Amino acid sequence: MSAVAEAASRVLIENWRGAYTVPASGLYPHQWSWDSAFIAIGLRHLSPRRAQLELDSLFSAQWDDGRLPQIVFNLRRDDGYSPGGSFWHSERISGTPPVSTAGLIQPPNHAMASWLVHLSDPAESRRRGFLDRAYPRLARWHDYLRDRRSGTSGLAQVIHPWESGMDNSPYWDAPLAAMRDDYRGHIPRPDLRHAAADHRPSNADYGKYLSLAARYRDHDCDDTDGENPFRLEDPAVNALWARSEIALAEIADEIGADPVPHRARATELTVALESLWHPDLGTYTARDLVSGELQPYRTVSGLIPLLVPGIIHADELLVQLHGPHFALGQVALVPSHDLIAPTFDASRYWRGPSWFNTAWLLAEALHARGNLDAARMLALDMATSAMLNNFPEYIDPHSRSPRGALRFSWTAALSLDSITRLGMPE
Ligand code: 2M8
Repeated sequence: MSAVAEAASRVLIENWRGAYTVPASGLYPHQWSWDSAFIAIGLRHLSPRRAQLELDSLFSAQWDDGRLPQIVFNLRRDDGYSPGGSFWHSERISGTPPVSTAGLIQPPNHAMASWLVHLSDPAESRRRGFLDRAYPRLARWHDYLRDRRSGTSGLAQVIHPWESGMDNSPYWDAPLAAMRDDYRGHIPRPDLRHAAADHRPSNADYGKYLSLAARYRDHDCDDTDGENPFRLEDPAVNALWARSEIALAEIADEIGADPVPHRARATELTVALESLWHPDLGTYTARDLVSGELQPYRTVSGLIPLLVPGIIHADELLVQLHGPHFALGQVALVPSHDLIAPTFDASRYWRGPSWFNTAWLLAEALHARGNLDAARMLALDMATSAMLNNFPEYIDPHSRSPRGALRFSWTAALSLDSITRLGMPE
C-alpha cells in the first residue's frame, strides 16, 4: 500500500463509528448523506463490507416518502452541532424512521456510489444481497426527487442552500437577500470551536439558513408548500441525479429489474439540464424559480454536468475548466468559484477554495470522456494536496493551505479511490 493509501485509511478508520463514518470528528459529529456516499467509494478499497454498511445505515434512515435525509443524528452528540436533532424533532412527523434525522436532503450521488461499491467485490456484494437491498431504496429516493421536488422543467429543486452541499455558493446570494424573514432566536455556532470564522459561512448567512430550516420544519417538511421563499434548480444536484439514474439502470440490470425507466429518466434529465445553460458565461448555472433568473456566476457546480454523457455543451465546459476562471493544472484542484470574479474568496467555504469531492467528480468525468492525462493529473494533485496538509476539508487554490477541518473523511476516501484507480500508471 502506498503512503497516501495508508494515511488515508487511518483517517477512515479513525472516523468510523461502528456503522457509518463521521465527516470529521469535532466539526461534524453525525452521519451526512452525500458524505457517506463519497466515503463508501473510498472505504470499498479497505473493506467492501464496511462500504456496504455505510450505505445500508444511511438507507435505514429513509423516510416513507423516499427522501434520504441530509443528516442522521447521533443524539449523544446533539450539543456538538447546530442545528441538531432537537431542532428538527423528526419523530413528530409521520412517516419518519426510528432514528433522528434532518428534514432536508443532499445531492443524489448514492446510486453512483452503490454501483461502485458493488463493483469492488461483486461476489461478496451478491452473497450479501447488497444491491437487492439498495435498489428499492434508491428507486424510491429518485422517485421522491421526481414526484416531490420537480417542477415543469423536470429538474429537482433545492429548497435550502444546505441541500446543494455547496452551502454558501454565490448562487444563493440574491435569493437569500430577497428573503424577508430572518431568524429571531439565538444563533449557536459550535462549528467555530473547530474551524476559523473566516473559513466558514458568516452569522448573517446562518440567520437565513436557520430561518429557512425552521420554516420547513414548522410545515412538517411538507414539499407541497409552494410558498417556500427559496427554490432553485442547481446544475450539480441535477447532473448527479442524471448520472445516478444511469448507475441505477446498471444496478437494475444486475439484479434482474427493468433498467429502461432509469435510462429514460437519465435522458430526460440530460435534456432538461440544458435549460440551465448560460450562454454569456459559457457554463451551466442555477435558476432561481422565485425570480425566474439564471444566477450570473461561474461555480464548480456549473462544471459538474461534464459527468453526464449526452450534454450539448461539453466542449465549452472543457474550455472553461482550462481557462482563466478555473485554471486546471495551474492552481490546486478545481476552485469552487471563478478565480477572477469579484466574489471569489480563497478561504471561505464554497466561495473559492478547492474541494476534493468536486475534484473527484471532475476527474471521473474527464476520464470517462477520454481525457486521461487531465484525469490522472487531478488524481495525483488530490493525493499530494491531501497528504501535504493532513487531509483538509478544503484548500486555498493558490497557496494549497488547509481550510476548514483536518482529517476529513471524504478527502481521505476520494484521494484513496483516485490514487488507486486513476493515479497509477496503467
Ligand atoms: C457542509 O455542510 C454542513 C451542513 O450540511 C455545514 O456547513 O455545517 C458542506 O460542505 C456539505 O456539503 C457537507 O456535506 C457537510 C458535511 O461534510 O458540511
